[in-house]
Parts: sequence; structure tokens; C-alpha cells
Amino acid sequence: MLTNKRKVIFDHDGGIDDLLSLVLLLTMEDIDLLGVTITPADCFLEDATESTLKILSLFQRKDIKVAKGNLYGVNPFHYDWRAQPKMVNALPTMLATELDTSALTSLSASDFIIQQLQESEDKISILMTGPCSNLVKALETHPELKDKVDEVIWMGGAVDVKGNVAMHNHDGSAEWNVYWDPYAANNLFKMGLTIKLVALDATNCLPIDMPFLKAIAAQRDFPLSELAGQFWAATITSIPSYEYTYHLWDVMATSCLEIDASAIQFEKMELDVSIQEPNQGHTIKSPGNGQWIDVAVSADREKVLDYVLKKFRRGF
Ligand code: AGV
Ligand code: CA
Repeated sequence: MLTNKRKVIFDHDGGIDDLLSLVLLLTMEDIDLLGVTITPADCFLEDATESTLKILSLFQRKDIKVAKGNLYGVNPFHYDWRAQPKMVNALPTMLATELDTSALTSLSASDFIIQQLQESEDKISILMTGPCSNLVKALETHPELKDKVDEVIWMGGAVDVKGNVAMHNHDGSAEWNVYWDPYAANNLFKMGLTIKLVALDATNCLPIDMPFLKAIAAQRDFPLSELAGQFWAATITSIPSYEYTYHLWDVMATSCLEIDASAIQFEKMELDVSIQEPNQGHTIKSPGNGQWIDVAVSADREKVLDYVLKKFRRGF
């Protein structure tokens, strides 16, 4: 289909805000979503595949292909986090939606990315809200396809703030999407791509708290708000210490595709990724030695909130 819309592949890892990012993406009129690839990171693969297919069905977008990832990082997510998305599939709207697997491709996520980049005449942007393993594998095996990548928008990293990894052998400096596969992230930052990194530095201002849930609940007559309120409610039992509190992480990264540029502030930084203990996965400033990356350093809380609330005032 000939279109002037911006072409996007969405790679997510099945978490609750990953799935809400898919919902948000499907409301964007100027985006041509070519496919959804799944990283089995902050989820179990079959749960995330089911939720993804059902969300596409709810939007009548079964034409969008879905590819499952087969790569696993060295630092697995906590199993109780990986089980969170099971709640999503148990919600009435999801249970009442029939599972249709016809949009599933037999290609792995990285092979699907390769195929799309090879076949497209236009450049493609990659939005990633989980670890970056699928994209990195695709570009390692086909380096010539780097030129086909327009921009990478990645929810990941923590630069001038502490991270959200709390493990025995870690100093707490890393963000989980980078930590899961730090080797892939280290390679990603050496590929010379144009990268927008939506780091904890910016997302910290938007925790999923009661006032936020109340604001969504107040507009629950709109089907998207009803669904989003239920999805986010499932995150509220996260132990309320910083490392565990849920934030508007992936949704903020996704919003970068259309939100007013004044809502999220970016700064160019030269970054590298540590692959060693005790700060494995830390996105470190590395003057003279790293890759220049546009890092989201802060966000206008009200503008992002208004945007999200407005976008969810509609049906499927
Ligand atoms: O570090 C944020 C990333 C986001 O992509 N994920 C969750 C989001 O999808 C990992 C994560 C950090 N803390 C978490 C996470 C928590 N308390 N529960 C589940 N996932
Ligand atoms: Ca995620």
C-alpha cells in the first residue's frame, strides 16, 4: 500500500505498559505499523503473544503481522513480574475476544525485522519497549540493513539517575531493559544508528499512582480508558519502593512518535554500556569513547499526562 505515513516496527516484551503502548500506537493516524515483534523478557512468550493478537483484533487490525522472539538475555526478569501480564489476559475484555492466530508469522522476531527492512523501499523506525536483542541480532547478521533504519526509539537506560535493578551482584545503576541483555545493548551503541533513548531520567516523573489511576477512571466511559485503567490497576501491588514502583515507561517512549516536541526534553550524550559486574547494563557517559545518543533527560509531567488521557478518550 502506498502511503506517506512513517513506517514503524514495534518490538515489545509483553509487560503491562508494553501492551498499553501497542494500544496507543494503534490510535496514531500518521503511523504505518508494519509489524509487532515480541521479546520473551518481562513476560512469558505465549501470554504476550495472546495479548498482542487480541489487542490487534480489538482494533480490527489483524492485518498487522506478529513475530515471536527466540532470544533470551543473560539476566532474566523476576518471575513474578513476568507473570503480571497473565492478569491482562484474564480481564473480561480480553477473555471475550476470540484468539485468532492468523497474524502470526513463522519467522522469528529478528528474521521478521530483517525481512521488513529488506523489502521496504522507505526507511523504517524501530520502537523498542523491551530489551534490544532482536534488532541487534538482525543488524549483526545483516549490517547492510543499518541504512534502512530511520530512527530507533528505545525505552531503556538510566544516565544521571539511579537504575531500577536490585540484585545481589549489582550496584543498582542499570535499568532493566538494558540489563537483561547488556551485550546486545553494548553492540547497539556501536552501530552508528540514530537513537532516542527514553531513560529513567525522564520517566521517573510519571509513577503509576492513585491520582493517575483516578484520572483514567474518571473517563472510563471511553473503552480505551476502561481497558487501560484495568491494565494499570494490575501493577499497583508492586512493592512501593523505588526499584519496584511502576512508571509510565514504555508509554512515554511510544508517545515520542507523535507528542508535541516540547513535552519531552532530549540532550545529546556520548554513551557506552557496561558489560561487567557490578554495574552490568549501566548506560554510562563516555566522552570521546561512546556513541552520541539523544537521551530523554526530563519530561513535562502535565503535558505527557494530558496527552495520554486525551488519547485514551476513544473506543477501539
Ligand atoms: O524498566 C522498565 C521496563 C519497561 O519497559 N520494564 C517494565 C516496562 O515495561 C521492567 C521493569 C522495571 N520495574 C518493573 C518492571 C516492575 N516493577 N514490574 C515489571 N517490570
Ligand atoms: Ca517493557
